[in-house]
Amino acid sequence: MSDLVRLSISLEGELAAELDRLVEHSRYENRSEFIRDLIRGQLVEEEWQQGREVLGTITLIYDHHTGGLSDKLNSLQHEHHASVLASTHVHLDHHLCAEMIMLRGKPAILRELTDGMRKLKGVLHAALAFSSTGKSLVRKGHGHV
Ligand code: NI
Repeated sequence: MSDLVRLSISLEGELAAELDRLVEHSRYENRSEFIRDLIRGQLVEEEWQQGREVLGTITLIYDHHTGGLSDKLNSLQHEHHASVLASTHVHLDHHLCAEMIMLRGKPAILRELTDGMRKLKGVLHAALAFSSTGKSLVRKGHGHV
């Protein structure tokens, strides 16, 4: 287990009360767990800002009856084959499809692919969720390293 460092922080009373409310709301066991994950969230944001290799997932909702759309989406994924790790297709109803596309690469390329899909006619929603390859994140509890 990595060495634990004990910190003492100073907060205004109202802010401390908000911290406790947030900890309770998000069902963390204690403030330390909550703050660890806040820091990891910032580290992920920093990876994206610095243009490092990251992980991301596009969630796509589209109408597959729109002419040529499925082919265009397929072509875009082939053009970015080096970044596409996996994808899952779900038929939501007669018209609508959902697709989740897991990506690894530079943030600019992941954004470019998302934007390329979003602007296609028939695409109702294209959202890119930001995550990390995990390399810069401190491992929780008993790590294997
Ligand atoms: Ni479908």
